[in-house]
Amino acid sequence: MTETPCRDFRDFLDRLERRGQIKLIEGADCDLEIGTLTELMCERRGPMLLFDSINGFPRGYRIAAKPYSTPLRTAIALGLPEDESPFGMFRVWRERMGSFRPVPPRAVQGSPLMENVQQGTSVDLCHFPTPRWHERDGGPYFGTGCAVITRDPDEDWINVGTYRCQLHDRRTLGIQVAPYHHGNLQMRKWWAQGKSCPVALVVSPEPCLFSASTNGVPWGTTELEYAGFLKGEPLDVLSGPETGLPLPASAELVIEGELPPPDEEQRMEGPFGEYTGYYAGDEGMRAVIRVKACYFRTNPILHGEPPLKPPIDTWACPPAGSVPTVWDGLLKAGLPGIKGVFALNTGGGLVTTVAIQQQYAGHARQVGRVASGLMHSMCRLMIVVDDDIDPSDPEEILWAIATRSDPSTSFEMQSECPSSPLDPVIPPARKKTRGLTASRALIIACRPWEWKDQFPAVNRGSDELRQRVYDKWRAVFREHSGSLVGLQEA
Ligand SMILES: Cc1cc2nc3c(=O)[nH]c(=O)nc-3n(C[C@H](O)[C@H](O)[C@H](O)COP(=O)(O)O)c2cc1C
Ligand SMILES: [Mn+2]
Repeated sequence: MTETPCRDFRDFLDRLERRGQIKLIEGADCDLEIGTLTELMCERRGPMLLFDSINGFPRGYRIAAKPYSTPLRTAIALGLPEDESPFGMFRVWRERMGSFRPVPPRAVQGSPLMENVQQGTSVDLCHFPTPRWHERDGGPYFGTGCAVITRDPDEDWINVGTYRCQLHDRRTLGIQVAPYHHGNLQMRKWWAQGKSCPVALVVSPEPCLFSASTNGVPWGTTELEYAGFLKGEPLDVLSGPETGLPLPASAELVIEGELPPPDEEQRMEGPFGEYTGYYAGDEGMRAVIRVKACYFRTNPILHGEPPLKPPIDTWACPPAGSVPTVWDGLLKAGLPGIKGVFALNTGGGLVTTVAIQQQYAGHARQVGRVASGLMHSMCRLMIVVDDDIDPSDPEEILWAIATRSDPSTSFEMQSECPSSPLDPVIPPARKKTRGLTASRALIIACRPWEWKDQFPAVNRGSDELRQRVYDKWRAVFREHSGSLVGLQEA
């Protein structure tokens, strides 16, 4: 890591600004205009759009949309190498997480977060620009680049997870948390005791907290300690006046409130354009947050993180979801030759890849079957490639499939695999009966083991030749860093 970790969200944006990664847009409208501008610019892999002087809102109330959406911007946020492929960045990330030790948060008394306070009936969430991001969304979404904080009522630990929050009215938000996520499990524990669940919603969490809040952290472990580890120092937290929950002092805006039991209040939430590229999750009666207080920095910068149709990604790296679990699982199962696991930008783990160094007959297929078995959510294709293929490069993967597989034997169909309510191919009627399974293909795109030594040689210079020529002619490549597979930087 060359630079010190980002202090807060603003520090991250300052760094993007210095690298020419931000474009200011004034006068845009919250209703679909901000969302569509964001979509168009992300499709062009352009700079992050920072919206100011938003129609109907004071100058200074800003929205920073999709700040992490390119590998470079994620690298800047988390101090990851900037000239690696997404897989190379992910490998460094994994190595870092391998030395994880909890860094508990540190209590502080004041912070700029408390510069502005709204309490009780003075709370007015309509005071802030809240985009309707996509045409078919059920309404404006207040919480997208957010983190939701809850406490376990029995086990006394704090969870932080990113779950979308719809704006219902001045003092009410809707929330959608998947049934298996920790926030949902904790809420239901409070409700089972007939109580409302105290909650805090953080908008614009600093990069290390957003990372912890969107990545799988085991049940019982607080994401605040992961964030502290990633930052290299404890996260500063204030004690929430209404809930006693730890409120990240570096945030731009925090809401405190409660989630009443569903028999007391629920409202229609959704639909919302999702990361699979569809509105597959539909609308439904879902929990609400009754807001008791809202704290915000003067001229807040609100992180907007609308999901967009792939291949635009939220988090260029590290890939969230099942990938780290699958990688760990393959190693724990004692399988040799595992070089890496990745998920291509097709929406979650829909297309997951594993690179291996083949070591015996049947090895590739065995790895593929175990990897597929470890996927606990949507996955349509599980692809196994040799270790000369970058598992994060879709075109390399296609080349491997096109040249090293023989579909009649290399494609294996698997039926009734676990999927998700967001899976676009499950028909609505089956979703209603909780038939959340779908089939999957395992694709072995490796050189056939039994004759791999006679497999045609690859038409590319040897590592030794490339290195020698590169060293002699290094100046030619000064402005052309990039994937130089096999080359060592002297
Ligand atoms: C940008 C973004 C938005 C997300 N939105 C939701 C959401 O609306 N609901 C949900 O259940 N999970 C959502 N997730 C996934 C969870 O945040 C993620 O799985 C997290 O690890 C869950 O934390 P938990 O295990 O502590 O509940 C989102 C992830 C990202 C990256
Ligand atoms: Mn958790």
